[in-house]
Amino acid sequence: MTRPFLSVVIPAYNESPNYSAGCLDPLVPFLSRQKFSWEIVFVDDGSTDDTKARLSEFCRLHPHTRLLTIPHGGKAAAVRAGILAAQGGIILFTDFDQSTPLKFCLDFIAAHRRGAAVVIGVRVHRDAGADSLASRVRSRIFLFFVRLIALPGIRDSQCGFKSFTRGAAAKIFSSLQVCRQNQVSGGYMGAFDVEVLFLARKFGLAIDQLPVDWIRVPSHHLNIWREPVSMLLDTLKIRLYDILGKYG
Ligand SMILES: Nc1nc2c(ncn2[C@@H]2O[C@H](COP(=O)(O)OP(=O)(O)O)[C@@H](O)[C@H]2O)c(=O)[nH]1
Ligand SMILES: [Mg+2]
Repeated sequence: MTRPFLSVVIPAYNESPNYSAGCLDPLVPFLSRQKFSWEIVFVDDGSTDDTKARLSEFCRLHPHTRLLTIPHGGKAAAVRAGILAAQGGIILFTDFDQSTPLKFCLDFIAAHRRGAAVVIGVRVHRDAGADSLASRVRSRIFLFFVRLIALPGIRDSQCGFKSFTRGAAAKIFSSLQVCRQNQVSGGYMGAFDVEVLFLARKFGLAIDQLPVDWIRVPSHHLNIWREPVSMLLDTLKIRLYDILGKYG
């Protein structure tokens, strides 16, 4: 098999409502219009609704799409599994709800052509007005500490739209230590993005930060109190692991 130019990795955990809402509809038509070859790798993260059945039907109908399934392990485990299985020269992950429209991948590809190893989205046109005040305050506080502790200079560590050259992806995703655990109950994201970017920096990889749109899609996956606390603890653990030399 020749490698596709672009792999799009999409984690899915109980996404049946978003599937019904048509979130996936623009993907194949958009990618089919491009001159490059591509694949979509869905990772069903132990969904308890009918996401898996629906995605498997989707993949049966559409060439260049495939479905991996893992026991429920949270977003980190799902993205990691997808990235390590992806065949593309450039590997992008994006959220199922398409909060950042896939067309932004064209900017990301251009940045890779200019030499970036890692490209991350910065949510500039953010539909923040729709978020509750509590959720905005939480995210501000969390991001402030994350930057301070682990990622000075990174403008938006949490945007779910990031791409990697094949080599960078392999290096980073095989080195995750904190955010590779499985065995989680309910929705879980953790500081997975933080560890990815921390390692990218540690390995001296060139990171580009590009503006992207962010259309808010309400999400019921995450516990709004447990999640920021576990993110902060994970971030501290990343720093500690680094001091202990666990990243080599
Ligand atoms: N939040 C969450 N997302 C998961 C999990 N496993 C996989 N995902 C996927 O990660 C992506 C981001 O989830 P979403 O709820 O949209 O997060 P948000 O937009 O940051 O609030 C989606 O594609 C989910 O299907 C999980 O345990 N928790
Ligand atoms: Mg979302």
